[in-house]
Amino acid sequence: MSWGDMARSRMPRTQALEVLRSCDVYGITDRWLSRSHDTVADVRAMMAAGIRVVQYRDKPRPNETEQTERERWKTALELRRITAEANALLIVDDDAALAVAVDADGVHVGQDNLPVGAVRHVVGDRIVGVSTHAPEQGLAAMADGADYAGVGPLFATHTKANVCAPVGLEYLDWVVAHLTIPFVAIGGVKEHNVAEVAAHGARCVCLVSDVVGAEDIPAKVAAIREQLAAGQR
Ligand code: 3NM
Repeated sequence: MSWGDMARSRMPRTQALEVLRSCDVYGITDRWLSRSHDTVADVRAMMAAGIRVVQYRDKPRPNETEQTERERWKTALELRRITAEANALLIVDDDAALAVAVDADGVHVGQDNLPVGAVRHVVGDRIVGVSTHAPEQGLAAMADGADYAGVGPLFATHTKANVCAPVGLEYLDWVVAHLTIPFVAIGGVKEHNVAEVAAHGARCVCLVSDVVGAEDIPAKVAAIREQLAAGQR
């Protein structure tokens, strides 16, 4: 893909927000937990499963060789190509510069990254998502103009290092009652508890290890969707 093609990859903001609002299963990459150990193959499978929002997340692991910025850029560029072809959103974790460099649709930040207002200076009108773990963080995300919030970790997870203790379904209940921006329920969510999470009002869930660790990603996503529907009944 040439730089010129890339500049047209991103969806117009109104359309991107529409996709975000209708997202049921939010995909996140993790090359350590991936069964295939191939982030690009996983995202292809997510696209085949009809996932419309994917976050490129590639955290270093202690005692493992870190990817260089150039390697991450190459992967992100390939993910940009695949997601654009499928009319899906590409969100880059943590790295606003990389998000802009590959013309991603958005960036996702945590509580220790740049605040939303500062991220906006870098990414403009791209989607900005924020991980939140407590009501005050949820309120701040909304007040700061975040486009969506991550809500978790609902249950125990080993996928994210240094994440706080599980916040449980209580924080989700609070979010359902108080947040007016879209949100993604995350953290220890598995096929077997999706229905419970959906019954508490979550419309969009993210299962990192359960999806990238699955033998058949489209089959796993279909099963998650069945559970979402069961919980929402
Ligand atoms: N963010 P799994 S929990 C990336 O609570 C991430 O903000 C979280 O992985 C948060 O589905 C998490 O394997 C990891 O538990 C979720």
